[in-house]
Amino acid sequence: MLRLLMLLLFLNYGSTDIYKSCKDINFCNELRNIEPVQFSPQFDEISEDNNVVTIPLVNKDKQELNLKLTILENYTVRVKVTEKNKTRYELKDVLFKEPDVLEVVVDKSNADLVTLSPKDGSLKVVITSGTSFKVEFYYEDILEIVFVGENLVFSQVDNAFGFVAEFSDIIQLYGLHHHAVKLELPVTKDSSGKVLSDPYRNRNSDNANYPANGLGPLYGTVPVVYGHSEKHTSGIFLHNAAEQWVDLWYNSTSGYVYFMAESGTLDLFILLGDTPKAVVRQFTGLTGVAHMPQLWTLGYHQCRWSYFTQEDAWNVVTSMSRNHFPLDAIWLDIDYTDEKKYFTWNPVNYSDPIQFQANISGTNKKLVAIIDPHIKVDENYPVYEGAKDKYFVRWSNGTDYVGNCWPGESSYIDFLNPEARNYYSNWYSYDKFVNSTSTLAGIWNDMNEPSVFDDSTEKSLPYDVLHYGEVQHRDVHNIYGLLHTMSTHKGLMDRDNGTIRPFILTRSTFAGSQRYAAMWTGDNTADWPYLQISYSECLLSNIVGLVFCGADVGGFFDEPTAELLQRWYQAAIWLPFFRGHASNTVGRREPYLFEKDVQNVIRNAMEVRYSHIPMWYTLFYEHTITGDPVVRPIFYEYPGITNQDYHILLGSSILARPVMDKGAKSVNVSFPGTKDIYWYRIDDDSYKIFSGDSSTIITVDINTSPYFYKGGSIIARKNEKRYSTTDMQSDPFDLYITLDSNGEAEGTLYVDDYTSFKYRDEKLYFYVRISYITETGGISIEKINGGEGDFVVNIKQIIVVKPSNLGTNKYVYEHLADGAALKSVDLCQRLKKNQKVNLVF
Ligand code: MIG
Repeated sequence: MLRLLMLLLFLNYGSTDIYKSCKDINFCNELRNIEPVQFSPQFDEISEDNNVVTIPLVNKDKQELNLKLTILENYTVRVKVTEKNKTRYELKDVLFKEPDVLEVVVDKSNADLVTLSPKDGSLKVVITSGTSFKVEFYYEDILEIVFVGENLVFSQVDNAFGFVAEFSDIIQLYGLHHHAVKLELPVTKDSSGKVLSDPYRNRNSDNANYPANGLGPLYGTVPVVYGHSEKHTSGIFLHNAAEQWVDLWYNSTSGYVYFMAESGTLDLFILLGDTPKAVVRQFTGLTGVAHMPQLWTLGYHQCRWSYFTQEDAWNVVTSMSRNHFPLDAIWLDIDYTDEKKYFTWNPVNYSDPIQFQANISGTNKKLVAIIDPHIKVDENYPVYEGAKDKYFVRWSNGTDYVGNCWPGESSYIDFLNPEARNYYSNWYSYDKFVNSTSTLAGIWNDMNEPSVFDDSTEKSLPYDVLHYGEVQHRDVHNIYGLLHTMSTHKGLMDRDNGTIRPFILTRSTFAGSQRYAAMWTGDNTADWPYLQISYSECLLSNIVGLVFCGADVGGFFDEPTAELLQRWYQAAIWLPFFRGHASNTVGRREPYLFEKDVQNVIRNAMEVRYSHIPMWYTLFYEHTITGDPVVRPIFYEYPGITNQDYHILLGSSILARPVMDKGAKSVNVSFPGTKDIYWYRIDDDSYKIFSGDSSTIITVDINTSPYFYKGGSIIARKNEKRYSTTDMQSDPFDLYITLDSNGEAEGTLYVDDYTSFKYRDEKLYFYVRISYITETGGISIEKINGGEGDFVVNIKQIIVVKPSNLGTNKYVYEHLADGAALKSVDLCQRLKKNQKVNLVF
């Protein structure tokens, strides 16, 4: 019986066709086909209060709305549309902070237009009158976005609303995480309005086994869309956590977005850019940035559903080292628990968790364990007992909602309730999560869409169950996962008295999730299209703030061929989160289980990853101060570039173009930038130069995974081979200096204690600029920021690569390793005394 139940559960779990299409969902069907009843603005009733300008809108059906416009700092405008006689759920917990409001200047001198601008005139909002009313948004004098009044709809049968935004003069649309699509978002309608597919669906869903290249719902939602061209870039962010469907299309000059939302508030942020970098920074200015990750989280993670016994898990750890693979963390999936009761250990299979963790710690590695938000209904389970009738999502009659999930009957923590948040976060403390130690250094929050095994509700909570404050689930569905990770984050912070940076991996995300967690792309499949799409999924997540992204290496479902697995490792080293994982239904695939030559390819890829750890760490720091993505699509640095699939930029100075096609004998690499930009090939040690604005075909075999350093960069690496990032901490740096066409180069480097918040609270870090000194062939190191703390920072060698003859592919490769004197130079000590240190080799 139990077996049958498990089998049924599993079949259910693997299905993908339970998700409805637009025509089967009332509000989507209604809004997609509606003829809007035109609103017109009532300019004679315009009012202003605290720099919020309100313009009443009415239509012939006597619908009365208020259009509210607020000019914010940082080229951002907030647009709210409210109803006269109705209040709606106002979203909380998503914005990092309420943005500063600028003083508004209202110009009503023209009877047909109202113009708003900040005092400095840096942007302009123009509202036109009449039934074809619109709101135009200008960056300086460039028209970026139009809120098309003609398409504004507030349903007269339910709470749904829809609106169209036009991006003026653009060629591509990006954003709208999470969908498994190519980087340039595919359209859902053609330019004549003909429907090509269902709209994108933003409804956080446990869509296991999802198709590559589909617009269906996935685990997360970030409702921001960017319109982009070489000339300018701008964005819109719908601050709303209800289910949404989104149509995208172009005409000859503009791109269009039609947002249809089931409920909640029409609360829109207009981000006027007007470059990709500016607009992403505006968005992360609103929704926040990730804090520094602990160093170990940037290494390789080994996971499987499940390592059923502690002996098995420990054997994986030791086998990795025995076979010379680096590893930073071993992961425990749901079966380490006692009957899927989170915060417990299986008494038989994980009978000595303390010893198990001590062993892991002894190898300088960490443990990560899964904790899901569903709670087993069991009177003898204290987590359930303490929450019953208080902290769970409930029906309108007050009884706890009970659904089916891994433990069987389960209830779901109501994270809208502040007391429930605290209750839940307390379970992470060392005394309540019995037998947890600091080696359990990260938490994996899965199933937090939230997932319920019920096809009739499309595998989640019914929309009419209630949260704290009588809020219907439909209004907050898409932030359930965000709130889950927020509570976990608080738990991990409190557990270590706020000193250690929490590491959480989440499956479900919303705008702002980066403040609490890393994310992965869920249950993908061991097939080539999924390897390819992992790049666009993570590049799209990176430009919407979710920087710490990865995909299950090898694919979760099905069996990768040895070729696919090798290619997957080669590609995955360039994504921020790097974890091998597989379903319990497929064979074991830890790297040491393969033939020696396969192992070699995987090991080499991992070594490339580990040697670049200082670069990853520095980029994460830069993200914390700028909001910039860690990995970037090419257009981010080179606006207007198209056809960028398969290419990835790590920061701005490393370009990787791994092999992602079956049986590939060659790859076509596109080099961005103008002709005078150099890209030096690194992976084959040739240092061969390629110019920007060109492409080349590179012959590959299974060992080849091309990557390039940009001319003008200095990249700090650590080349010593180690078994974990912890083992690397005090290793010296190797600096790779690739000169630009002027013979110059510079780079940045960030170091701190790699674990604590002292970098944030006590300035215990060094953030330095390293410049090449052409005259001496040495370097100068200058403090940009920070400057406290005692960290051992030595430089072992510098490798200078330069073109010997401009315009040719020649280079000179100077490998200066005799810096014996340097080995004893602790840079931090010297930089504490001086702003700048010059080193001659
Ligand atoms: O419904 O915990 O995406 O990574 O191994 C399956 C078991 C539940 C889904 C996750 C997957 C994980 C699995 N989980």
